[in-house]
Amino acid sequence: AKAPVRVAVTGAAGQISYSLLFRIAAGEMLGKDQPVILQLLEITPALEALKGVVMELEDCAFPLVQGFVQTDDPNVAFKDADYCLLVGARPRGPGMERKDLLEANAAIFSVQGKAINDNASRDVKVLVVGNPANTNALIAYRNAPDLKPGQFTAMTRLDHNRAIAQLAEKTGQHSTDVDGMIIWGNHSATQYPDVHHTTVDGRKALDLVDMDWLTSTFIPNVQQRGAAIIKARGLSSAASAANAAIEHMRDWALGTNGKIVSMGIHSDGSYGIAEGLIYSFPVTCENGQYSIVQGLDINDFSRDLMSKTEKELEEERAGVAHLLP
Ligand code: NAX
Repeated sequence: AKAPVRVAVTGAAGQISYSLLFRIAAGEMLGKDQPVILQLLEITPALEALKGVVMELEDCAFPLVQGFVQTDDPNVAFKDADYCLLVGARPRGPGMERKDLLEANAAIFSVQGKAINDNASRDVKVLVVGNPANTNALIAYRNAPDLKPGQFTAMTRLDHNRAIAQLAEKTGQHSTDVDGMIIWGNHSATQYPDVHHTTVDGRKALDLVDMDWLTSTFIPNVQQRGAAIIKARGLSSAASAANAAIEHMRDWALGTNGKIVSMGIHSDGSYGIAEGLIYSFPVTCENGQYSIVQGLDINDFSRDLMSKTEKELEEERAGVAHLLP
């Protein structure tokens, strides 16, 4: 049998985690043969609620679960962690400006980045889900000088999956027929869902849909899908976000077999995107490593939208610059 790996999850008593933890425990993230130890972080007032979640996990008697850690101390939660899913974040309160939100989260992700740096496995893989996810991931890696920036990623997989679902529906095909979807940039309303390199059942997406549908329906619908879910459900996406987190980590750890997925990753300057930003790129994964899909032709339409979302990320970075080491 395999040795257990340590999976740290923050915001573990929140609504995304209520779906996420059970699926990790069931082996859906790292494989049905991979035992896990769940190391759960919450803020002090939520530790009682966390206890209830752990009681339910215990009541599942999952064969793969080898133990739990419940704590409000990041140094304990990230001790020897192989995977960190940073889900907890400060939500936007009434009257809170975007700048206040950035700063409140900068404080959280500075502490957590440093705690990961000081305690986690040297091969740790980190996924930031908590918003603003890309900039939170940037703050975390800047506070982790002993690790590689490439070990810190942000989640755009939910956007990626939403885009696939929208295109499949429009073309009357199944989501599994859609290949080569790309989300560029920030996990925000400026993200660019790009179908220029996408095929549906082997045919070019651009031959199946017109530009007018892309610009007036598809792109805004994908960008605004989170808001539409809130409007319909009265709560933000949770199970679908958990599903995306599972797929992001599973693909990174176990590989994509050549399939293209979108991940918010440390920009190395590919496609002219400013180095050091956490920007969503098309990637494939193999042997526990992701690599950016290179050599795609970018037309003026795409370049304009890729630059817009890049600019927003540069503004976010500038907004927290005074808090970065
Ligand atoms: P909830 O408010 O239900 O849960 C968040 C939990 O995090 C709470 O239990 C809270 O006590 C905890 N928490 C807050 N600060 C913490 C800290 N410093 N350390 C540890 N735990 C802390 O939110 P939920 O719906 O689960 O969403 C979590 C985050 O995911 C939010 O920031 C949300 O905006 C973000 N999302 C990101 C998505 C993405 O695609 N990247 C999509 C879904 C989601 O909106």
